[in-house]
Amino acid sequence: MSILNDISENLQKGKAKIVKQLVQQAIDEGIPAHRILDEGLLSGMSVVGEKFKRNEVFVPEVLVAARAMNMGTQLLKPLLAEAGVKATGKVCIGTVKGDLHDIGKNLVKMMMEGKGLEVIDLGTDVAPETFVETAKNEGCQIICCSALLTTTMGVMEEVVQKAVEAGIRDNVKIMVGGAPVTESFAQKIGADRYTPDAASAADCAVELCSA
Ligand code: B1M
Repeated sequence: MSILNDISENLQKGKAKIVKQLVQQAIDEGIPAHRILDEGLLSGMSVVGEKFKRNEVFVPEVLVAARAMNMGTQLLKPLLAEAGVKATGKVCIGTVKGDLHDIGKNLVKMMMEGKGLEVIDLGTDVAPETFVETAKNEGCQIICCSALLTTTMGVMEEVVQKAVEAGIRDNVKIMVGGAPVTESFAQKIGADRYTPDAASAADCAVELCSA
């Protein structure tokens, strides 16, 4: 569909205003929000990621693409929420210490809020102690950790250990995700769940909160 290609191409060029207009146009044309996200915005960001890897684009270009992505996802936010499905539960989410990537984390947050969960967003570069103290003080059922760098994935294991040390491990579930994270890694570090994308993370959180 050409409008989805246009969204992808303009995102790659970092044209945030045009991306916003095109996303609105796609919504008005009745294209489902998940297709606009997957085939427009995420597809464009994936091309940027490949070019970044090959040193064909650099941090400034990636940042403007990220800004365009955020402007587009803000418009999709209310549409990605499932009408009528309202779960209850409280979670805290953040990108782990040393890691500044927040687009995926923000999508996970958006999807969880769409399911009715209360989400405390700790932002990026979050220390293991902060996840654990927040869960303890705020009574969160789940700690959600996102990591995009192979060098920061290990912080997730520290979150699990700190939760044990704080005596809350039996009362709080720990979910992990992000591009380099896998099911076997999650098992190895003692996390409760790995999910590969924002939608499955939200479903999983609802399931854990209802258990
Ligand atoms: Co960075 N970066 N980056 N970057 N960046 C990657 C991750 C990289 C793969 C690029 C590459 O080389 N191809 C590479 C990591 C390599 C590695 O570790 N193996 C990389 C690098 C190296 C770096 C720097 C070190 C570059 C440098 O400075 N030399 C630096 C690190 C800074 C730091 O964090 N300390 C850096 C910086 C940046 C920017 C600031 C420029 C920018 C971030 C802007 C921002 O986030 N606000 C950026 C970006 C945008 C990327 C790429 C291009 C795109 C990431 C993204 O947002 N994808 C990325 C390449 C790529 O991934 N193809 C890359 C879209 C997003 C929706 O996907 O976050 O994976 P993702 O989220 C998915 C799932 O993973 C999942 O749900 C989402 C989809 O539904 N998910 C979860 C995420 N969290 C979850 C949690 C869950 C469950 C699911 O449960 C709790």
